[in-house]
Amino acid sequence: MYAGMLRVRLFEERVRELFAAGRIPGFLHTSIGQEAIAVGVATALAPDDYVLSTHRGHGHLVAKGGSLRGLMAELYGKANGICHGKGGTMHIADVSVGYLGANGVLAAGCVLAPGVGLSIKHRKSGQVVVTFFGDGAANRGPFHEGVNLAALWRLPVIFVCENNRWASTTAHECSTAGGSIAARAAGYGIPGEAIDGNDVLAVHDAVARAAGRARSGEGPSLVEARTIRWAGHFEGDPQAYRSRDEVAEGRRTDPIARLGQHLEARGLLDAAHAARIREAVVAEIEDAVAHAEASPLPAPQDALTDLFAYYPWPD
Ligand SMILES: Cc1ncc(C[n+]2csc(CCOP(=O)(O)OP(=O)(O)O)c2C)c(N)n1
Repeated sequence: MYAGMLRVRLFEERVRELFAAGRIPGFLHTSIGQEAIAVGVATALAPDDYVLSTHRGHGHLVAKGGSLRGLMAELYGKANGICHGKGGTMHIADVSVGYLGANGVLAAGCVLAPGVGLSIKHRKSGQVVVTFFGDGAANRGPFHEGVNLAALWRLPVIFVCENNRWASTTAHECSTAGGSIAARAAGYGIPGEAIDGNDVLAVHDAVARAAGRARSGEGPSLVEARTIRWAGHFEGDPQAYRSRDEVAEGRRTDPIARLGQHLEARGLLDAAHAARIREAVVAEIEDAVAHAEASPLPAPQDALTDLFAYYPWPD
């Protein structure tokens, strides 16, 4: 978990630098500060379980086992990227690790997840699907539609809300009636739990409980993980809507430092070991950067491949 969170953090810090240097095109949202949620969830799942992600989804993919090389090349828009450079940061997908896709449409995963859950139920495969979404997305209709259907049909879905206090520039308390997203679960007759999203062990435990419930046919759960995003909503966001104190609070409650202290107190980690972990993570990231830099751009004649899927319709 410690190495996993550090991989997400250092990967995204490097991506910010590369974006600022003009190496990565497009529009970028990072999840720095929120790593405990991605890693706590992924470590509570089996490799063949599914996740549906958001516009802030690099960490979800890295934690689920996505390749740093494939992701970095994708962010560069290169042909060797996971989606051959056509997805970029907000439309990544890697089905080989159960990552069914990032999504730029807020709460879209909440209505896709019951579909995945229904497929799991019909196939009796024993898998579960997690859908991540933000506190802002929880105020959109698809959240309610998705939770309702999953609850009604007892589908193996885990709704994980990453409540980072902001929906772009709008504060949680200015947009969310009732104050608690977890409490909304009661309206649909399913368990809803608000947890400290900067405590990776708490996230893991909550999702492990929800997964156990889902696998035994008891249906969906809602987990609201409260956290703080350290960077802007997007790269370049001047953040005039919040005080610096909040970022300082985020750094004080840093999920990585917190787990590090927990491990040190139990004699499971020391400074030399932590340095070795960091060194290995940095080497992996630099390898991914070199790979992305050396990869070719997609060929113009491939522009229209993979854009449409044709299904044989019955006559
Ligand atoms: C349906 C829809 N409406 C509006 C937007 C524009 N938009 C992109 S991110 C965002 C805020 C999202 O807030 P939240 O769901 O809390 O996620 P966070 O960005 O905090 O991770 C908005 C309004 C969008 N992408 N999709």
